[in-house]
Formats: sequence, structure tokens, C-alpha cells
Amino acid sequence: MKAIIEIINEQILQGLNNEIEVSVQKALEDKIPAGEILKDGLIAAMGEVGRRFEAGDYFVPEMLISARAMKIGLGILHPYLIEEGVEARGKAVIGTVKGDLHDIGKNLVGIMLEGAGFEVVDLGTDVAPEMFAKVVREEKADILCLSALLTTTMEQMSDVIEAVEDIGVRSEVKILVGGAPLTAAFAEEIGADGYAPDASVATVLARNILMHEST
Ligand code: B1M
Repeated sequence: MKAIIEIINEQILQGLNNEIEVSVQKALEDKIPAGEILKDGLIAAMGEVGRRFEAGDYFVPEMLISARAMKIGLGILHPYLIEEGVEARGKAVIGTVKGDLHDIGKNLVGIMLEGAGFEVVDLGTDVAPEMFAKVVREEKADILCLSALLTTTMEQMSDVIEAVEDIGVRSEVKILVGGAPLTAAFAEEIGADGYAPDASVATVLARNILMHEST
């Protein structure tokens, strides 16, 4: 019999929405930690989707179908990924930059931040620099998290930083950036306050920033 994680992998690859729901529930009932289901079941499968797309075996519709199944799985894991009883620590605004529609990684960062006690204002995808800046000011955000998955959209991040500077709130917010094509060097080059290769590093950085602010 196939292990449940392997089944989840295949169901993401095939985009089987109903089946993924049942399997993720089953994995939780089997007491597999939510973080493990996420990493080995869901995220690993999306990596394979990317490889198949690059190899020309998958096209945009297949990527979309897998992404939808991934979101269903993530929705079931959401409450399990959130630590219970954590006091609100601060406010984070998060979004995917203009021109970019990828939101799974961004959603995951949002979930993990919520789990660490942050109030999260999620602006969604394809967010204009001015919108990020406006909401940071309105919400008096402690942290701004920017996501980009395309080499063509990562450049938008410096425009967001500029927009935040232009309305005079750059010194009040720490800007963290992440997404597959990014590097720490890129983050430094555009003047971001930090780079997170994944959602858990993003959470650690965000926590450290708040701890530093409150001392
Ligand atoms: Co697109 N896509 N896609 N896609 N897609 C990639 C990114 C790609 C690498 C595939 C490939 O060629 N191997 C490639 C980009 C190449 C490049 O620029 N270097 C690509 C392309 C080319 C495209 C299109 C241009 C395809 C086309 O139309 N010809 C198009 C662009 C559309 C647009 O955005 N304008 C496109 C479209 C799509 C779909 C809409 C079909 C779909 C997205 C659906 C959705 O998100 N709702 C899609 C998908 C699913 C993918 C892949 C297969 C999977 C992305 C994903 O969800 N990964 C992806 C290949 C891949 O990544 N292997 C690919 C799982 C997720 C958990 O990981 O998003 O990396 P990730 O997030 C991580 C970290 O990056 C980090 O933490 C997360 C969790 O640990 N992180 C942050 C992310 N954001 C952060 C923010 C932070 C901190 C950390 O703030 C502080």
C-alpha cells in the first residue's frame, strides 16, 4: 500500500480536489505533523509541477489545476499550522507584487505569520507599489512582506520600497522580501530589510524585528 504522503503528491500532480481533501484529513488522523504533510506532500509536489512545466510536460492549465488542489490542502492544514493561544504581536501587510499572480507561497507566509501571532493584512496578488505604501501607512504596519515568483516581476520590489519612501513611512516599517527567484544579495541591493527563502525564515525574521523594536 502506498504511503499517504506519496498519495498526496500524486493527487496534487493530477489536481484531484476531492481526493486531496480526504487524503490530507487521513494524514492528520494518522498523526502526521501538519508541517510534514505540507513540506513532503504539498510543497514537494508543486516543485515537481514546476519541473514538469520546465520540461514541457505540463502547461499553464495543469499548473493551475495543481495549484487549486494545493490550496484545498493548505486550507485544511491552516488551523493545524497555527499555534494556539499566541497573543497578537504586531501587524504585517503582505502581497504579491504587480504583474505576478502566484499566491501559494505568499499565502503560506501569511498563515505562518498568523501562527506566530501577527495580525496579517493580505492584499492578494498583482498589487501596485502605491497600494502597498498606502496600506502600510493606513494600517501602521510593523512589517511589509513582498512576494515575487517571476524574474520579470521581482524588479517591482524596488518600486514598492520607493513608493513607501515617497509617502514618508520607510522608517516606520521593516520590509522583508521572498520568492523563488530572489537572493539575499538582491534583497540587499534594493534596500530591503531582510530576505526569507521560505515561510518559516520569514516568521523568524518578523519575530526578531518585533523583539528588537520592543527592547
Ligand atoms: Co508559474 N511559474 N507562471 N504559475 N509557477 C513558476 C514560478 C516557474 C518557476 C515555473 C517554471 O518554469 N519552472 C516560472 C517562473 C520562471 C521565472 O521567472 N524564473 C513560472 C512561469 C514562467 C509562469 C508564467 C509566465 C507561465 C505562462 O503563462 N507562460 C505565468 C505567469 C503568470 C503571472 O504571474 N503573471 C505563470 C502562471 C502560473 C499559474 C497561475 C498557472 C500558477 C500559480 C497559481 C497560484 O499561485 N494561485 C503557477 C504555478 C503553480 C507555478 C509553480 C509550478 C509553483 C509555484 C508554487 O506555488 N510553489 C512554479 C514552479 C516552482 O515554484 N517550482 C511556477 C509552491 C510554494 C509553496 O512555493 O511560491 O516558492 P513558493 O513560496 C515559497 C518561497 O518562495 C517563499 O516562501 C514560500 C513557502 O516556503 N516565499 C516567500 C514566497 N513568497 C514569499 C514572501 C516572503 C517571504 C518568503 O515575504 C517576506
